[in-house]
Amino acid sequence: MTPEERFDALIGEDLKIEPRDPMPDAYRATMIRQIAQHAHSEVIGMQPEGNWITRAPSLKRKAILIAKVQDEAGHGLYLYSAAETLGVSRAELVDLLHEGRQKYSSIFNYPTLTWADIGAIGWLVDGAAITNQVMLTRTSYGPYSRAMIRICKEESFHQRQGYEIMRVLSEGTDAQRAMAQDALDRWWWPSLMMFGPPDAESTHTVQSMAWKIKLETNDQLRQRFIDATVPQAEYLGLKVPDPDLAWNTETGHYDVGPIDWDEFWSVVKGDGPCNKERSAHKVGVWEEHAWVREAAAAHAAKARTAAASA
Ligand code: FAQ
Repeated sequence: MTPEERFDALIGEDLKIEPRDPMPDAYRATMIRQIAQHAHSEVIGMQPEGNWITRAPSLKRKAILIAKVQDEAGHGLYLYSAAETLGVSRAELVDLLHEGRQKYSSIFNYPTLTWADIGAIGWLVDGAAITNQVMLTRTSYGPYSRAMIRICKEESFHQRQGYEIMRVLSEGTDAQRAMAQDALDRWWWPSLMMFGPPDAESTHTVQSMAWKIKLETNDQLRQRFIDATVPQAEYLGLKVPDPDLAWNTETGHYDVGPIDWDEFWSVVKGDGPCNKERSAHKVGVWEEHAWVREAAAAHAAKARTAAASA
């Protein structure tokens, strides 16, 4: 069996591709691009929520938020490790992000203006992330699929804590309800954009589905998220900010109004409300804390020398 035949056989039989299996260069490049973008998203995604750690309204909320933000860092680390199995180092990937040559999710370029935004992020952003990542637990690359299983468990807690913040606010005073509605108004459309461009304009979907990296398309996952989330908004007594939203009895799905894809591409290309701020903060912190990495490397080198001479 040639390496190509072995790869095709593994994909054909729904078996996982493992790091030492033969794989086409383009499969490897696609996996590195997607896993790196995902890892960068988890790490940059700490910034909008980190902004509220000092202002969380109670000790309990603060402890939960710190735990959630730490989880995101952990997700980044699992994902960089999964990418490293493809022959690229974490340091290389971080450099590519810092040079603007790799992306992170569009969603993290929006500001967190009120406490309700922390609820909306957990409910909508983690909710959208889970919808996509439950599919990815079955993706064809073994290390990525296994990382997704653990990440999805943690994201479920994130989603519930966000929804619970929104529930408390929506059952609160008029001002709290207005704050919850305002957060839904601002985060709804960017959350739908997280799933990527419409299928007809998606560069990678056809090939990624042939390789079973993706098992569902951007539009299918977006629709699943909409169908699950609209009733949750209704339960909270909040209004989804879409005048065209309507249940379609024929398709058994919600119809939605047009998504502003010009806004999406402008955010992806660097012109969103917070792109510059997010990137500058990431690079600044990386440089400022270089001494931590240097100290850890020096300590590890010392320990190796001591072990060798013992
Ligand atoms: N933002 O051909 P497609 C989270 C780019 S984790 C920016 O459809 P693909 C946890 C795409 O790269 C959220 N760029 O691409 C959390 C491509 O660019 P290229 C992250 C986007 O890869 C919660 C071009 O558009 N999740 O939130 C976006 O087949 C709360 C054409 O697109 C993942 O990364 C976007 N939204 O499908 C953390 C999941 N969408 O290479 C903290 C893994 C598309 O042509 C707080 N990734 N692009 O220059 C995936 O499943 C896929 O990569 C998609 C995109 C579905 C995102």
